[in-house]
This record gives sequence, structure tokens and C-alpha cells, in this order.
Amino acid sequence: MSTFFPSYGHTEHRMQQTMRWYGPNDPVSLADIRQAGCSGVVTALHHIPNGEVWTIDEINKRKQQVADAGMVWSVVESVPVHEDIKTQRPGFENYIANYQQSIRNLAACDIRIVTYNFMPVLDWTRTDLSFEVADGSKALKFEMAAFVAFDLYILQRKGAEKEYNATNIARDKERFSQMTDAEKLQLQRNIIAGLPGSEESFTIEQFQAALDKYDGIDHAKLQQHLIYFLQQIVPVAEQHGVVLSIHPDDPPYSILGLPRVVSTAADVAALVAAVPSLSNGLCFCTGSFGVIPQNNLPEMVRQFANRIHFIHLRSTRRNEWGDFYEDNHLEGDVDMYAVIKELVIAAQQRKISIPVRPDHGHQMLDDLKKKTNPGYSGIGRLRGLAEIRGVELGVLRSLQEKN
Ligand code: DNO
Repeated sequence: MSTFFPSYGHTEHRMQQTMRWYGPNDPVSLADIRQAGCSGVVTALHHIPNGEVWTIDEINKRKQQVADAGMVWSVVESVPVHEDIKTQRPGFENYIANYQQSIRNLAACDIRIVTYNFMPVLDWTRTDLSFEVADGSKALKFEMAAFVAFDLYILQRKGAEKEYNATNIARDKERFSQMTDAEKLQLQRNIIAGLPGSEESFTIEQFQAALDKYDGIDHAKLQQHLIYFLQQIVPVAEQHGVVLSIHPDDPPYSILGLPRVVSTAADVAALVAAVPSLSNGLCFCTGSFGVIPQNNLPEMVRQFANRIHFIHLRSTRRNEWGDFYEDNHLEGDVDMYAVIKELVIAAQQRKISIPVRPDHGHQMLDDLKKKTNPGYSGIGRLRGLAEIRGVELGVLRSLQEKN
């Protein structure tokens, strides 16, 4: 297809550029994604209820839609893991069997990279979905004081105050007292109404009930449940040539008293030690891991190089309170050059093309006038992708010139 165009060398191992597509209702179309320069699409069958088998028919329908637009469905994000698997409620084995079947069906349709996460109750979480940055574009933000205020004064979770220190609580209380009723409602919605891709949405009562199911499940227990899940799924994946890529916790720390077990390099190392197969892989999300200063991202790429099957590139800017907002892709706390360099080296060594997507983007330009999926507007992601591919090409060329 690209024979008319100059080759920059090593093109076969350049990252495969992709964008996430939420399906036919996504305001960003497949044609838009193609014009952004993508050859791959990341999507999921969001209409299938969590826990049910993805049938070959449904998978093929989606695959065809993507093919009709001139691209390939390269990564599934996500086949969601049912809550009963995470808590191991009686009957959860049925959900495991369904998950295995979905993997077999995806393999039958030649779709071989499957992303998932193991975060209890909530997938990714933010408190502000339209935080205006200096240039007037809008970013997603996680503000600790607002989040704790939600926990203490809106949700009023039992025992929550024991988990926070008194000085911070005074600050959180002050923050809450300054919010208007509309802001309180918006905050509640942002946290529990479900961000795109989360697949779950709650009222306050449902939310409390979902949290209660984790009574007695601490970090060690949740990790044990994840390892059990991997022991059941990875062999099936391996047998069918599928690789799994777990998405890290976002944010990468415990929230609402719930354990989170995929936040650090040590967490990932524990999963690898328990289930060493390369099908037990990682979705390397710089925006999630990057919120913890101790996570040395280039080092983590080196450590897990052979099991990074999918890449999310995004940068956050954090402060000492645990707040962060999503910065431009090449700014913020993530050393994107160093990360991309390690990824380029890993791909060259493995002689593969790893799919990458710009994770989120600011709402900017014309998109400010549109209704967009938070974090998933077209133009902001296009900016991120364009910057990332520029860095990648620069790194590749400079490595070639050195040799
Ligand atoms: C957020 C996404 C996550 C991710 C899941 C993977 O923007 O990166 O929702 O898709 O955690 O299962």
C-alpha cells in the first residue's frame, strides 16, 4: 500500500498507529481516525453486557466495519472482567468460562491483542472533565481534595475518615464547603456515572453496594484473585495465539478503601512471576504509571520489554497532594522522549510493530463546540498522535545514523 511513498527504513518495526473507537455512536468516525494517520483501530463490543460471551458473529461484524474503512481492528480494549471474578463471588467460574470463550472467538477472527483491567468497581477516575489549561483547551483532572470530599460528604462511606489524615480532612472539608450544589452534583456524576469505556454506571446506593462487595478483600486477596484469573485465561490465550495486556490502575493508588494491584513495577513483576507466559502481557500506559514519581518509566519499559503488547502514550502533571491533570503529550512529568526511545529499541529487538495509541487529548479548537467523549475528542488526540510519531521517527533515524 505504501510503495508510492518514501521509506524511512525500519518501517516494518515502527509502532502501529491506532486510535480508540467506541463504535458506531462515537462522534469521531472511522474516516476521521484514518485521516489522523492510523492503520489500526482499538475498539470493543461495548453493547455486549459485561460477562457475556462475545460471539464470532458480533466480532466479525465489527471487524468488517473497520476493514470497510481501510483499517484493521488491531487491539481489543477491553474485554471487561466481571466484578464477580474480582471478588470471586459464588458462580464466578461461569464468567471465567465465558471469558475463555470470548478469547477463543476473538482468535478465530484473528484478533490477537486483548486489553483488560482489574480495578475494583471503577475503571479510570477523574474529578473534573473540563479543566481549562492556560491555552484555553480543556483537560481531564483528578483533584484529591474534591475526590476525598466526595467520599466523606457525598458518599459518606463508613470508616472513610480513618483513612485520611486530619490536616488533609480540614482542607477537603473547606474545598467541599466552597462547592455549589451544581458542582457537587457534577463531581458525583464525574466519579460514578462512568467514563467512556468503563462499562459501569451507578447511583449512590448502587455504588455503595458495589463497594460493599469488597469487604474483606485487601491487596493480597485481590492480587490472588487476579493471579487465579490469569492462571485460567493465559493458557487459553497462549494456545490460540492471543496476548493479554493488562491496563494499569488509573490513578495508580488505592481509592475509596479499595485495593489496587497494578500500580507499580513491583505489582507487574509479581504477576509475571506467578504466570511467566509472554501471553501474560502489559498495556504500557504512561499516563497511569506516570502519576507515581517512583515509577521509572523508561526503566519499566526495559524491564517488561518483551511483554508490552500495547502502548498508551499520555503525560500527566502532578503535585504533592496527589492531584494531576493531563498535560500535552510531550509535556508534563513523563519523559516521553526517553520512553519512546526504549519502546523503539524494544520493538527493533523483538522485530515487531507494537500498536500505540495517543491516550486522551485535550478538547480543543472546533471540538470545544461539540459534544465529545471525555478525553476522546478527535483533534486533541490527533495532536498527540502527530507529536508522538514525530518523536518516534526522530528517535529511529538518530539510532540508525549512529549505527
Ligand atoms: C481510559 C482507558 C481505560 C482502559 C481500561 C482497560 O481512558 O485507558 O478505561 O481502557 O482500563 O481495561
